[in-house]
Amino acid sequence: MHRLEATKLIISQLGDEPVVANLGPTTDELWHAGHRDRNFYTFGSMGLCSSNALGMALSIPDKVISLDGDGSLLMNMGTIATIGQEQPKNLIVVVWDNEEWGQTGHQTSHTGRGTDLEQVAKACNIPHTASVNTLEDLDQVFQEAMKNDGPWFIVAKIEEEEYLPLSPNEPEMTLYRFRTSFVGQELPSH
Ligand SMILES: Cc1ncc(C[n+]2csc(CCOP(=O)(O)OP(=O)(O)O)c2C)c(N)n1
Ligand SMILES: [Mg+2]
Repeated sequence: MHRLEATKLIISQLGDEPVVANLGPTTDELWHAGHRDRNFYTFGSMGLCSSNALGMALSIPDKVISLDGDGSLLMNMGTIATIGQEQPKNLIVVVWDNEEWGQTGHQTSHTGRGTDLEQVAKACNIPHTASVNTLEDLDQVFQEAMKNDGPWFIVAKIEEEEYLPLSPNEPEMTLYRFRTSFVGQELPSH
């Protein structure tokens, strides 16, 4: 399975739900797959994709989707433990697991040497987990995740293909556009 086709599949199942994308090709391919005001593209902030998504999920009632990367999540595995502690019912984490730090030169990551992030999520009390290798299996589990309470943690094994051109995203504009998309929406107070 390739990340671009898998990203398109996920976007096709969404309405206005926020999607937070890992830095690099995941962000670029989300933009190419279908730009939306509720796409939160990240830049430079390696390891913080699912942390950002967790914060959003705790702040709004809608489902929030994190499109993370194996290398980034490995660098900030504490996020998985915090998700397990907080148990946000509306959070879906998808890890694009290409078993490498792709963007910096395709160095093999721990998942290419046996580390199993789904097992880490299970050990952190995340109740709904899966590992998928095909688009069909991702389709099925993602539909289930959209219909049922989470938190969900889905490891999607992917194969790299040629990178697409960089997406024209400035962090300040992403923040402005994303925040503005919530103007007028009643959000629960904390
Ligand atoms: C704190 C920090 N360390 C290192 C980097 C350099 N860096 C940018 S992307 C990346 C690899 C990310 O790997 P992964 O999350 O698996 O995504 P992939 O590139 O494989 O899609 C690295 C090491 C960074 N941006 N920030
Ligand atoms: Mg990777």
